[in-house]
Amino acid sequence: MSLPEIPSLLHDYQRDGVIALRGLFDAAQIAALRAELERYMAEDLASKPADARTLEPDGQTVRNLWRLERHHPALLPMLEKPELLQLVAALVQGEPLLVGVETFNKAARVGSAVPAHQDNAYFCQSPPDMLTIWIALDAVTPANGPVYYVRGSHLGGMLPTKPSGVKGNSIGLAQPPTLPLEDQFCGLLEPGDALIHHCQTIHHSAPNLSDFPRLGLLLVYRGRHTQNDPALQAAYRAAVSSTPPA
Ligand SMILES: O=C(O)CCC(=O)C(=O)O
Repeated sequence: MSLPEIPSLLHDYQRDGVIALRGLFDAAQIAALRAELERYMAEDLASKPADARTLEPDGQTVRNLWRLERHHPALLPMLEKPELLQLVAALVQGEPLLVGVETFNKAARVGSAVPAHQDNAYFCQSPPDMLTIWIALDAVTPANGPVYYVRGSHLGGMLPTKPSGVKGNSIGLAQPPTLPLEDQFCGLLEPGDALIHHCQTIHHSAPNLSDFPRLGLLLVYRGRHTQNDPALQAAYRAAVSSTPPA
């Protein structure tokens, strides 16, 4: 990505609520990030608090790493990209604050589904100037559980939610989207590519039934000007208490 591309990326993001950035990280950077995440899971994770991860229903496989900005701050310099921050500033319409670094591991054969949701049901921010950068550490194919997005759904505000019962994604939409899958934006990526989605864009992913893992590393940013929304927070607290950790 180069700076002159920002206006057209902003245009597409405002229209669709999701954009793709090809080749954001090169092969050496991706290999280094993967190695560090693997080391963290093997050596450090066991000594971290329970809010550092969610396991798959098998009780062993890591489904998500959470709060890496707090539990593994040494990862942050590996993710710094000044031109990316300039893009994020335009997309969140203000000074970007990094508020979350996490993973959706989607391990081969084990990785579970993510129910349709809007991230702001978790983030609870107003105005909704908040986004997620989803960086592919593996190739994302139709077979290993790509993320699907309903283009333009960020423009419809927050929709009614219900607790999903899924550990790691406790809040789902009360009504899943009716748009056929083939009409949704499917995030097929090469390692090092990334997607950026708005916190109101409806998205979901299927279980990974393939033999290939699908590790995504996520950076969550908000504009400094956003504030907590008490109504969204009340719904979030209710869902967390029924399926901790959220
Ligand atoms: O990686 C996935 O399958 C889901 C990701 C997700 O829900 C998110 O980026 O908010």
